[in-house]
Formats: sequence, C-alpha cells, structure tokens
Amino acid sequence: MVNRTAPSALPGTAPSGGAADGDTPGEHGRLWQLARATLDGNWEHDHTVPSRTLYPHQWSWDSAFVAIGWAHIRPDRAWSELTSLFRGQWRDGRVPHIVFNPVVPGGAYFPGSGFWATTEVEGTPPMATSGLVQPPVHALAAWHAYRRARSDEGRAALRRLYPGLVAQQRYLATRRDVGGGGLASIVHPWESGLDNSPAWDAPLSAVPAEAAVMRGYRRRDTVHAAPAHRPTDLDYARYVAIVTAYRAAGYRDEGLADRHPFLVECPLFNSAMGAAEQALARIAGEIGADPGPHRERAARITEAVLTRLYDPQTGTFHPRDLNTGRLTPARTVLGLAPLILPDLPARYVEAVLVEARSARFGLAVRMARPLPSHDRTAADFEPLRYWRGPTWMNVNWLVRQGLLGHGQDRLAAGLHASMIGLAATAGCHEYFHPDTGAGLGSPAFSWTAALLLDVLAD
Ligand code: 2M8
Repeated sequence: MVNRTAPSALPGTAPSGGAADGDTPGEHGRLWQLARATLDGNWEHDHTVPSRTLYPHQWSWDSAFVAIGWAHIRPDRAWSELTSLFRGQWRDGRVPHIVFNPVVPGGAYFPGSGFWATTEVEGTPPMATSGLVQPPVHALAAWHAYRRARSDEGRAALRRLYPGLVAQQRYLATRRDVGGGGLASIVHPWESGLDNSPAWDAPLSAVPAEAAVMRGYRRRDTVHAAPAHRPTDLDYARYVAIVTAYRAAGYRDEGLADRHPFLVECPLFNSAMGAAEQALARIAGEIGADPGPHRERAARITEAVLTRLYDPQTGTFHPRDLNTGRLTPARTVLGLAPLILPDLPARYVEAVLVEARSARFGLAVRMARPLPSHDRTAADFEPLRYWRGPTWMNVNWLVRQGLLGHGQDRLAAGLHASMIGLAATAGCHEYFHPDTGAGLGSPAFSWTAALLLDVLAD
C-alpha cells in the first residue's frame, strides 16, 4: 500500500493544488501528464534511457533522479531503475556511469561498449559497462523515492539496495581518495556529470589530445545535437585520451596520483558523497541497521569539503586539481553544491547564499529562470553550449533540496516556481537557455520529467 507524502495527488494522477504564481491547477495537470508520458516513452524493460536519441543506454546519476520521479507514479519502476543499475556494480564497489543495453546497435552511442572493453577486466559484471562513475546521488534518491512512496515493498527495496550503496561509498572513500584528504577524486570530466563545465578547462588543458585525434573515431552526439551546443572536437579528443589512459591501466586506481592526466576533487561530487552518508543513516534507521557510522562519515566529508574546497578569497567552493594542487578558478554552479550537506555550518551556508544571489547566478524569491550552470557574468559564459551556461533541472533540484534543508524556504519557493515555469514554457528538454528558457538538447529528457513530477508534487 502506497502512502504518499504529497497529498495533492494520488499515484498516477495529476496534482490539483500548490500552483506557483501564474500557474493554474489545470496547467499543473498538463505538465504532470507531459512528464509522465516522457518517462513512459523512455522506459526500457527495467530502466529508463535518458533520451531515446542521444543516450540510448542506462546512465548512473540519471537513473537516480529518474527513480525519484517514478516513485510518484510507478514505485515499482523506481526500485527496478535502481536495482538494474546496481546489477552493473563492479566487485570493487564502483557503480559504472553507463550500463550498456546489449540490444542497442554498437554505433548508436560513442564511446560504446567495445571502446570501454570492461568485460575483459577482472571484477566486472557480466554485462558491458563503462569504467567511470558519476556523482553518488543514489542513496539520496533511494531515500527520496521511499519518502514519496512509503510501503513495505519500498522498505524491502531499501534493504536490498543498502549493501550496494554502502559498497559504492566505500569505493569512493578509499580507492578514490587519491589526495589523501578524505575526499574522492574524479578521474574524468564525465564523472562530474557536468562534463563540459568551464571548471574543467584548466585541468583539461594539461591533457595531451594529439594521440586521440590521430587515432580517429566518430562522434555520435553531434549527429543528434547541434555541434555548437556540444563540447568541441578538442575537448572530445581529451575525453577520449583520458579514458584511454585509465583503460590501459585496467581501470585500476592504485597509483593514479603518479600517472593519471586528470585528477580533481569536485565540490558537487563530494557533497553528494556526504549527503549520501546522511541518506544512508536514514535508510539504516528504517531497515534496522546502525546509522552511527554513516553520520560519522558524513561529518568527516563535510569537514574535508570545507578545508579542501572552500576559497576564502572568492567566498565560494571550487574544484581542486590534484595535478597542480590548486583550486580551479572558474565560478560555476558546482560552487553552490555544498548546500546539499545538511551539516554545512551556518557561515558557509551564508557564503553560498551570497554567491547564489549575486548577479552570477541570480537566485531570488522571485526569479525569471532557474540557476544557470555557469557564472552569467563570466567572459566564457555560453548560453547554448551544454554545461557552460544553460539551465539544468537536476542541479536546480539539488540546490532546492539544500535550500529547504537549511531553512531557506522563500528562496526554495522562488526556485520551485521558476523550475515549473521553465517546463511550462519549454517542456521536458535536456537543458534550457538560461535567459529565454528555450528548450535545448534532447526534447524528451528523463531527469527533467522525473524531477518535474517531484516539484509538481510539492
Ligand atoms: C551527458 O554525458 C554523456 C557522457 O556521460 C555525454 O555527453 O555523452 C551529461 O549531461 C551527463 O551528466 C549525463 O548523465 C549524460 C546522460 O544524460 O549525458
């Protein structure tokens, strides 16, 4: 029996209340149906593809966000989504950023399963996967999904998922603590989820790309999306070069510090890791496990985020490039992510709010558009190119959770209204023009739809 926490809607029906300024209940109903149809259209027997055209396999953090949406209309699919992703978990605990669907033709996505060649690596699951990870938002998602659809089935699913979620955290906290300071390093921009962010320009510029360019490969993303909206060929060559280096080392993490061309501690990734321990503490409490160790780990991660990623000069958080030891200079939306840490001390909350409310990001009680992915005032702000300016629902959803967690209800309401307004104008696109709100990228994108359901239900 499903016991929803959002009383305005029954499972599978549109919510009838809680309209944001200028919206009507009827408009909410229309959006609810659109979001539902988008998720239905992208459902693939036990998981949801992010997009039928651009991303025809299962992506890791996409599945986490998508599970939150399914919890509102098909809780069974929410649990199936997370379960199928964790079937791809490696023996060392890493949850791969892509689990490949074997029936999708090899050429449909680059780099495909043949490029990753993970099935030849020891400790990998029987199905083909990538060898990278993505931000660990899965425990948070599992907790939210459960909160939205509390039931015996949900509790049983939490119990099944818990060991995999714990192993995922252990992998990140141990093998990926390359800097030795209590944070996980990402070894590729793709691991950040904000692949093309200006945050990676400095560390990427040190990656030699010539070999990858000469070897030759065919991009598939620019077949489905305008090249001007996607990463440049040079960036892609570097992406390929970094994977090639990691693959050549058998995706092993020992010795990364001495050989790997891209090693960065990212504020969003590590804040997700801290928030995951907090979520695991709640899950543990629900299934009769011990929440104590999760709370202790969460506190240590928060402390490490503060000491390693906060820059008192800029008053915000930045990624740390381990190959140079320096914080990267760009002020991107990644700097706001520590807000999702429930135990972020008040003075850092205040600093993040100053940054978020500045002209760079424009957070306000009444805001025209949700947050952009990059500083609007920066010379390299690009409103059309993905992750270099456009607005994304998932990052806004995370920041909104952070605002709610720190009692910033009025700002959270501003973000909420602007997120719904964006979907009302442009539908469930992958991302949006930060000024006009026009839809960009894939037109039927799963996490946009899923998180739209979640905000509509509030
Ligand atoms: C984008 O990343 C993939 C590589 O993983 C790509 O560009 O081909 C990013 O937006 C990422 O965050 C997302 O998970 C993925 C699928 O939606 O697409």
